[in-house]
Amino acid sequence: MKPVRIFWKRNAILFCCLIISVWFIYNKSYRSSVRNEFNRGLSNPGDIRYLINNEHICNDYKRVFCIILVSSDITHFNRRVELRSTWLKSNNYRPKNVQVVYLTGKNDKTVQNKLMLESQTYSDIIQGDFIDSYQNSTYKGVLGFKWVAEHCRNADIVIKTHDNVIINLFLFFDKFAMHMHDKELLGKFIRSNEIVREKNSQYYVPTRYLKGMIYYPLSYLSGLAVILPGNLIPLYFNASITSEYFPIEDYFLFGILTAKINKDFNDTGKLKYRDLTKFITSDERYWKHCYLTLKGNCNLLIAYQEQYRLDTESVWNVMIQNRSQSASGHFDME
Ligand SMILES: *[C@@H]1O[C@H](CO)[C@@H](O)[C@H](O)[C@H]1NC(C)=O
Ligand SMILES: *[C@@H]1O[C@H](CO)[C@@H](O)[C@H](O)[C@H]1NC(C)=O
Ligand SMILES: *[C@@H]1O[C@H](CO)[C@@H](O)[C@H](O)[C@H]1NC(C)=O
Ligand SMILES: CC(=O)N[C@H]1CO[C@H](CO)[C@@H](O)[C@@H]1O
Repeated sequence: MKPVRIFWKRNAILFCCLIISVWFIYNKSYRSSVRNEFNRGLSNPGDIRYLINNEHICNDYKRVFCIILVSSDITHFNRRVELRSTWLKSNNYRPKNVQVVYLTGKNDKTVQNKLMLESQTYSDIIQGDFIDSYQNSTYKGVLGFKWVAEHCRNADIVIKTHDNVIINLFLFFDKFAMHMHDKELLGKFIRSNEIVREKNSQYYVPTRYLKGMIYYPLSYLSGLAVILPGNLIPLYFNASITSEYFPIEDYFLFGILTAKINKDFNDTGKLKYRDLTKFITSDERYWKHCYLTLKGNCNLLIAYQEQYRLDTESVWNVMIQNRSQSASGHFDME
């Protein structure tokens, strides 16, 4: 009996050692992963991971004329349906190859399941691993640039916009696209805006950012719509990797990053902004009036809203009315 008891004793000790070491290893790796998560903590905008990635959107083609990145609130399911059937329907622009992706963050399980279904249906969702909130929109913007840098290098033109905007792409392709330069970004130019320090504003900037300043030190382009040559995207994404997070998306992307990129170039090589302000309106009635009276001669390019939901369908219908009458060839009514 004695040797058997010793056998059991030894094994029991070994077993205990095993349990303890497994616990130890598990605990250690768990803690370090939590710590990494915390350290990463999305302090660097370039660190964003994909939760949903439709990699093929541009890779299916040799060349993409225009990729449109639409920052969209994850819960705006109906809005995206409306956009897909109006100005963001790729077929409108054939034979030009125009592609669209919607950028979202994450939310709860129910919303996630709905989004996954949407992605399966339309294959146009790119989701980043961060909570979808207005304050996190900087991450959404960087997610879009990262995605283009990794999966859509073959796009000539990139348009970064959001889901409460409409752009007359017919007009843009006819009158603006051919005048674009390698080093020029188009959008609504903003110079020395006042920094908003009121906590309940959507533009709130905590005092630790731009400490003591009243005005933004850099000029930038409004995030409502920015149009840029595709070959600039890798520069922007690269610059974002080493930049500290700033809570206002458009100031981060087109103020901070542009300044960082421009440091590497002499005066002739610097990036420049072309101001589109006179072609942009936030007044739906003005837009409709212009298209109804001037028809094909209305030169409004962009309508947007910040306060309420844009009536995309009616704004679009008024805009295309004249196009379908004039049978201009690249618009088909369905
Ligand atoms: C932004 O996303 C990060 C990562 O998911 C999250 O920890 C943080 O709470 C979010 N911030 C806001 C204001 O939603
Ligand atoms: C990427 O960014 C780093 C740091 O800002 C810079 O030194 C480097 O030249 C950039 N590389 C490219 C290819 O732009
Ligand atoms: C600026 O840099 C470009 C190359 O990026 C060079 O060809 C040009 O001569 C430089 N111009 C001046 C004024 O230094
Ligand atoms: C530019 C353009 O297509 N203009 C047309 C708009 O529609 C009117 C008729 O309603 C035509 O006469 C214009 O030529």
